[in-house]
Amino acid sequence: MLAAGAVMVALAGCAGTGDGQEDGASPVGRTGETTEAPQTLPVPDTALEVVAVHPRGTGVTQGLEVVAVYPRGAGFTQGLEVLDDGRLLHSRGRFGESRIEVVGLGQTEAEVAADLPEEHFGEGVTVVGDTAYQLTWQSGVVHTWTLPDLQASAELSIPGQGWGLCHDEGRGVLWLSDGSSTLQALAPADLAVQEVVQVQDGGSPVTRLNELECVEGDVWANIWHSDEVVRIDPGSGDVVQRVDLSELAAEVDADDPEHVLNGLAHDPADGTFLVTGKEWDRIFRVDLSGG
Ligand SMILES: [Ca+2]
Repeated sequence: MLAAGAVMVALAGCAGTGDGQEDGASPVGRTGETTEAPQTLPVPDTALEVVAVHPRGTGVTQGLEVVAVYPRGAGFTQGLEVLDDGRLLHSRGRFGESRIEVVGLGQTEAEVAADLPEEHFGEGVTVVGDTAYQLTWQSGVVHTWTLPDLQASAELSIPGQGWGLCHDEGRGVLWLSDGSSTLQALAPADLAVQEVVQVQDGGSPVTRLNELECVEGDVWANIWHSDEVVRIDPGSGDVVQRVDLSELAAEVDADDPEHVLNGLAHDPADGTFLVTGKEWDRIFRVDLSGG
């Protein structure tokens, strides 16, 4: 049994973890802004012993740190992003239940919400400036919304399925996953395809790429129906890191097989990730840096 709370099991040979992240669970505050600390739940004391991180290029297994746990409200989570003000943008799926929400971290009720048409199944979501882009699964429609008031804006389209979406500011594109092993780079203005990248690990395609998160030039992806998150170098398509979050799923112990890990949002305030799942009752703040 390892110590309660944050558990770091750094093994020999794991260099390069000094990326400036801070220790501890300090409340997230933005410059010039007074932020009330979000409601939190106890950090699990047994869940993290076997969670593994394989840092970039090393293959070394490392422990994973859960920094904090927050309650959350209902929702078949298909997309999650941290807004500039620290609130969460949450895309919810299922026909007849799909919507987009702005939710305070640790809150169980949305502050702002808008419903999708009944025939649209909400999927991944991301932000460009003051516009949110929300995918739908099979309808080819991408909804855009003004932020933070979620007024409906232009409807755009994609030719195939929409699963995950993230904004790569450095490359000026949106990365789209469609459940296959490819990532498509889309122009934000019209979603025209700029590039298609095949994602592989050791020469094998990595399929079922789902909810995405763009962080400093890399693309992080949930693998649908698994407890795994991969970090992808979109320049090469190579998976450069794999993260096993099965202990978080075990901690939640969802009773529906479709209530899988989904929802991945990088918090630029401290470099951690917020991770959750479909209809999970918690959001975990996790340090996935791993070097
Ligand atoms: Ca995301």
